[in-house]
Amino acid sequence: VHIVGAAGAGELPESTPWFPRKMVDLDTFADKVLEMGEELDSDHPGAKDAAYRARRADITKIAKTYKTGQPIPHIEYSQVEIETWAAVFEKLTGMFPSYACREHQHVFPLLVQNCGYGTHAIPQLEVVSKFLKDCTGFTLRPVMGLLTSRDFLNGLAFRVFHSTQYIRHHSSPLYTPEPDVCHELLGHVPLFANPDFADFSQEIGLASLGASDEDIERLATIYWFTVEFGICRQGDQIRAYGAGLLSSFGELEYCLSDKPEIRAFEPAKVAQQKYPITEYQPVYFVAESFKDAQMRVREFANSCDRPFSVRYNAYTESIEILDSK
Ligand code: TIH
Ligand code: FE2
Repeated sequence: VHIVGAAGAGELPESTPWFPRKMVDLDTFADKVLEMGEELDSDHPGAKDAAYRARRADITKIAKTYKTGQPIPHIEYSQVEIETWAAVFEKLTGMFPSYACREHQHVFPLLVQNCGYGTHAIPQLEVVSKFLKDCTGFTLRPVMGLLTSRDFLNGLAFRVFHSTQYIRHHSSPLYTPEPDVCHELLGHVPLFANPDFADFSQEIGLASLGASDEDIERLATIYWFTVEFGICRQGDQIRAYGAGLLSSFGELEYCLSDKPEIRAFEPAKVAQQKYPITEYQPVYFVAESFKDAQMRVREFANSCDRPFSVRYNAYTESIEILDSK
């Protein structure tokens, strides 16, 4: 294996889509969002609430100017926002013992002890990001809204997770079609503190660097059915590990009921599955473990048509290109 080197872009085939080579390259994603708080769809619960929209715009401004290495600015959440958080927190923490996977349950008390998780305050991303860095090397970056799948997945290659900082509208605590701080903090964060899950997530990210548009679509679908909506076998039970499930008390109950269809996690098949983004999922895929899922994703990535492979150098926070697979 020959290492092409982090700096030389010339060696890659010309058709290779651009991708970040160094952590600071992630700064270029900030203003490329697909959707932002200012233009909420007409069916969004906050669309007709001018105060809610103005608040979202204020919070997303932070993400627009955020640069690598800066602390994530503190947000002073309002009483209404804290009440929304409290409703979601109370409901979900009551369900986690019988619905969440054991990795989530292991980390949760540590977040209460170290990061200010509790009913009466919304934890700050900066505090949580530092905690994750200590656990697995993952860090958070504030984001204005939805990034393209390519940019979002590319971040995972650097163990960087793009996180919203605003909260869902107070009229919809049970389920919201878009990410918000409840979803990030209660759904994603506990899992990114787990080393096997962190490796699994980075594996998808590494596969996405310089991938074709078709492969990005497939990887984004795999991401959707794992990191967002994954369920896993634990002993003789099935539990949720996907953040979209762990942050929605409506869907958390539904996903482990007898209503949805459940299939085995086989990436090549998962990658073809169509899914809705504004309602509960009709199908879920069961992983046997994060390690097993990671190996399956690696195998899938090797079958994608990328003429080089990559690895992450954590010392230099950069991607190394390997010229043979
Ligand atoms: N539906 C989730 C919730 O209500 O918390 C949020 C999202 C999951 C996946 C994308 S947005
Ligand atoms: Fe998410």
